[in-house]
Amino acid sequence: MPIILSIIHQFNCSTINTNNKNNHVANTTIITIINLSNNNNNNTIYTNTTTTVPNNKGPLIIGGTEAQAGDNPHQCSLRWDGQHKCGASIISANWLLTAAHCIPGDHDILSVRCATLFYGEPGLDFKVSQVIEHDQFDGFDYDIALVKVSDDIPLGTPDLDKIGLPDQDMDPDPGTVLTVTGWGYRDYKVEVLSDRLMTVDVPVVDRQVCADDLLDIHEVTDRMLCAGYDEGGRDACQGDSGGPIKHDGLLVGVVSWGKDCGLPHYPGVYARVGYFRDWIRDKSGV
Ligand code: 4AZ
Repeated sequence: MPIILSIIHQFNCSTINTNNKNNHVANTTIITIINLSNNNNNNTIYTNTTTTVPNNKGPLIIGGTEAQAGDNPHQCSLRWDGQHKCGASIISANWLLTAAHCIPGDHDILSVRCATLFYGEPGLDFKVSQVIEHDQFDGFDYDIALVKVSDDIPLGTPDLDKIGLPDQDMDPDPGTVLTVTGWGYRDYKVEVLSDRLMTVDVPVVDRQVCADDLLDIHEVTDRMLCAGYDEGGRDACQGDSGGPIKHDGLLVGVVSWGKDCGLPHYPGVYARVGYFRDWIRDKSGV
């Protein structure tokens, strides 16, 4: 009788694949089953089978990688009472763009930290002198706000610079790959911010497809754009809100909402900056 010994060896792919090219296998667990058997001549026969199964734990932003110095000089942390709350993007020496839902009732508790990859480490901090929330913000729609800082931001260095804005009505085509960054949760169920800025690429999802996906949560309007993979696994999450999603060096969206994070069939939703280009100019002069 052959003796069969099975060794089940598991390892989480997300711990070994942390570059963009391999992200299609992040969020999977590889299980290798090693079978040792004895044949009648007392020789050991070795076979192995490997299978991959999905798991729901995205390793980074959700399914992303560490952002590198100099790649996101427009990225700032919007702080409430000195604690990271949201992302924000520098659009001029005085103004940042963020989400309306990132603005507290008491504007005096707001500050901004820029020029650092680590939200908890000193960068350049700024006081907030003025906040303009979109007056049609209803909790989901028109989720956009302007934040003015009291001192000029010294722009034009690798760590600190503004990001360009798209033209009015710019609406990226479905499939266009965008890049979202932030210090938000790496796992929706583990409510811990990422110390280091993270980045992930996600394609634009057709607005009608997205509206059907999110039908049970909220309407998807012309003020929004959606991005994500149908299989999930790569997304923005809580703490990334208000931060940038960019394409070709332009700020095309602001992290806004979603059904949890990284779930299959639930793309992330962003305020579409192209809808608000004229509003930004009217309110800030930028
Ligand atoms: C949030 O709670 C949040 N997956 C932000 C983005 C997304 C979900 C939730 C998108 O701020």
